[in-house]
Amino acid sequence: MKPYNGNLLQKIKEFKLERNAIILAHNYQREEIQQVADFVGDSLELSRKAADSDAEVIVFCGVRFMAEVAAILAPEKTVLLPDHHAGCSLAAMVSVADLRQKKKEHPRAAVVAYVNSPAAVKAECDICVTSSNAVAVVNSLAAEEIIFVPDKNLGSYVAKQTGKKVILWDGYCATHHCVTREDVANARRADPRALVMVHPECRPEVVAAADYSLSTGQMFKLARETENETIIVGTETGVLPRLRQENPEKNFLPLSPKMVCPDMKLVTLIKLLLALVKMRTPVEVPAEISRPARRALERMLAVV
Ligand code: CIZ
Repeated sequence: MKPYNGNLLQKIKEFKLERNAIILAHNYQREEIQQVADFVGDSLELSRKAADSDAEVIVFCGVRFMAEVAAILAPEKTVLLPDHHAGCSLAAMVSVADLRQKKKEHPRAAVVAYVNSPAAVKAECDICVTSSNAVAVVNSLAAEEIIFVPDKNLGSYVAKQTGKKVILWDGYCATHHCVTREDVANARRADPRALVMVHPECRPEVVAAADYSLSTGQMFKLARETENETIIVGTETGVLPRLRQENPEKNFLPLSPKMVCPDMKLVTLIKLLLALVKMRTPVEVPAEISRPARRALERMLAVV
């Protein structure tokens, strides 16, 4: 039996009004957090919402790099991360010092940062990308040589799609990197007619074995449009409840039940309420980082 959260939800509503706050939740958040949020989406959609909203406080139910992007794009607002431990192991795989060294080794290369990176790393880069626009953004660059940080799987996908020389960083998302070609083969054996969609953070051989490689936003779109009745979903399992709710006539199965991001699941209803009550934890990006990082983000936003 599920616990009754009525009072908690009521308190969240009251404090949200009192603080003139908006609650943004990433597609990978717990189902109950997505239900209470004003808007659910990918990091780019959420950052755009943060910048466009007239709320004074943004409660960002996601991980730190996402809250940082919101703080960079909406510097006049207070951005709160309900659990300050909610980091991203992929973002932690790239440091400013190592990137500066790599830039020295490849002085003519354009430097492209996946949004899943710390703000200080974005500040070192020419342009940012998300999983939904990485190919278009890299295609828009004049440079034929690209340093791509930090996800080697998304970087490989971009290299294949653009034909550019992409210098890969040895980073990966553990939640996506853990699935194998065997997982795809097993899913297909169980239902040969099922459509398989995976995230480009999956290994290249998993992407090659799937029918589509898509960001979460693109997955929601394909789920609406396809005539396939069964869809195997190769990304964090937090997307499944909304996929099922929006498409009740279709059957959505996880590519693997292991695809759970522990950081994304740190935010709970009680932490969300405490964030509003105690105004914690504010995420601020110092101006010397925020300025160049914003430039890299805005260059991306100008492309797509
Ligand atoms: O950009 C995002 O929000 C991430 C991390 C994944 C996706 O495809 O939405």
